[in-house]
Amino acid sequence: MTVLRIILGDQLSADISALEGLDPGSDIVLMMEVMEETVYVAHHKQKIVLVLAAMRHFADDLRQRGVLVDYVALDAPENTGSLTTEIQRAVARHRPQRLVVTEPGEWRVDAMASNWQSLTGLPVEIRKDGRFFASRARFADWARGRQVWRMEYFYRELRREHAILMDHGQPAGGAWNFDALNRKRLPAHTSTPERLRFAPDAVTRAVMALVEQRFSGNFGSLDAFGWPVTRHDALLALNDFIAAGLPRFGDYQDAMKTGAPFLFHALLAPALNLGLLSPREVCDAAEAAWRSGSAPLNAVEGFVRQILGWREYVHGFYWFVMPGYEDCNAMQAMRSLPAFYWTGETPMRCLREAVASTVRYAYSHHIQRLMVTGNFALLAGIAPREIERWYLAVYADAYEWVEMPNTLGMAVFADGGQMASKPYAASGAYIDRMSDFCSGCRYDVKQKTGPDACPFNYLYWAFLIRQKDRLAKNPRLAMPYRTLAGWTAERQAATLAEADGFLDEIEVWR
Ligand code: FAD
Ligand code: DLZ
Ligand code: SF4
Repeated sequence: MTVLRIILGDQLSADISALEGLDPGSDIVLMMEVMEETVYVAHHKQKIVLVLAAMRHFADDLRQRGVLVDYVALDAPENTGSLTTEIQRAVARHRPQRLVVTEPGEWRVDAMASNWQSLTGLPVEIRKDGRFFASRARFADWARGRQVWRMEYFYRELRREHAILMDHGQPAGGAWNFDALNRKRLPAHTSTPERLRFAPDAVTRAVMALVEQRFSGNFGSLDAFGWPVTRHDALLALNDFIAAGLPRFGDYQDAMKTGAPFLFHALLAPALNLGLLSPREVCDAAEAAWRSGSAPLNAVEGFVRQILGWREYVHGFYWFVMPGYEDCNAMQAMRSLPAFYWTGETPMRCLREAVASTVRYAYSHHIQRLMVTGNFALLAGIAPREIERWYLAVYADAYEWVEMPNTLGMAVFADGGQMASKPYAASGAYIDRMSDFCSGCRYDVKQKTGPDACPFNYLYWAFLIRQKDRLAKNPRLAMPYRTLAGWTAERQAATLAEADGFLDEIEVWR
């Protein structure tokens, strides 16, 4: 009896549920490179290389373990270009008795998978994805009992349940949260570690050539491609982070520096999201570093909070609010995405830096995503779906389940507060405090109005004025709204006019 076991591009884990019970003598693992998955957004070239190269290496690893793998390459002449039609073709080739797949990570593909049984006429077993600390059902149970959902409370439950950073039932160090220690500005001459990058091998280079040929017009450059594409290299990347990044991860988690996009960040999201690393082993490695004295608790808790906290929370949240969430637009934001998000051609230095590292590495760190490109989109009123598609396209770690809540919920507050308690709106002062960008910028961060004023300054106030009916009652925005109450109607009108004038000009930056 042949079982056809389907492995999708972000399911590259040896212990994935679809492979449980595999009989190497008769079962076949099907992996498919298909145009449909490479074009549903116009991915950064590095993202396509990363996924296809990791898939090819994973298939090789399976074969070395004696597993029969049917691998459909993107340029195979008979490739029909979609997961569904390739599965139908594979069924005709192998005549299996049934199909097994792990639940797909995105709603779009999950919807496709629900048709595979009727389209093939065979039983299709869709197994749970065990690669998260919390299943989709675990989050749903937690969320159903509450009117307000906040990551902090879910995180604390998971810390207890999985005994991570716990001592005798209490949080290690006596507190759940050390965030107050984690907002330092990077002192001017602090050196940042050289990070381990991985030179592409022959398999990856072949994919790079294919991508340069087929996706030459896509965003981004392949020159600096250095992501791990195998389990072996992903483990080396984890060790590198634990030694070189983690000790100062907490202190400078929110810092930004010109020409230093990686700082002390993990650079592990691409490998985690493909399944090359498990969140459990990553958290365990961080905790072990603290217990052995090689990293301080504020760094380790801050890091664990990102994985066990944010990553699990957005995963459960996505599956709880989909479908429908993708259309939210609570701020009624309608403006088109400015061209500089793709070209980087803007005199605003903070934005230029963020786009530059995005082009070069398919990466920018969380604070650049949230407080620079995200903050600008929020203040400028960019249509949520446009900015959401941008984030999905441009980062090596981008999959809808993690990207969409971060963009719509956290960055542009399009869900009106389902995910975050207030919009992460900030003026230029925040960027100046956390970075060295402003000193070299054409704009003056200290000026509030006028042609040389930092645009974030008047955009921030114009946003609050415009959104007063929706936001003024939010207790976390009481302070700025008290300040605004002291402004005359003329001053408010002038601020709105200055912001509108600036936003209308943006398209000339080409
Ligand atoms: P670090 O900063 O070192 O953090 C460690 C790990 O924690 C990450 O590898 C990641 O797995 C996890 N993590 C941290 N923050 C978050 C978060 N907010 N949500 C979920 N996991 C988190 N992350 C993605 O993995 N894919 C995305 O498509 C994505 N899109 C984002 C879009 C926006 C608008 C924002 C504000 C954030 C987004 N994030 C996304 C979250 C976060 O920015 C990235 O996980 C992080 O920058 C990846 O780099 P790193 O591995 O160096 O992470
Ligand atoms: C992102 C991606 C790309 C670019 N290409 C493929 C592919 O050719 N074949 C495949 O199985 N998966 C690919 N992926 C990842 C899928 O889009 C991923 O499985 C879905 O996003 C579901 O999470
Ligand atoms: Fe960005 Fe304003 Fe600073 Fe320029 S002055 S880098 S636009 S925050």
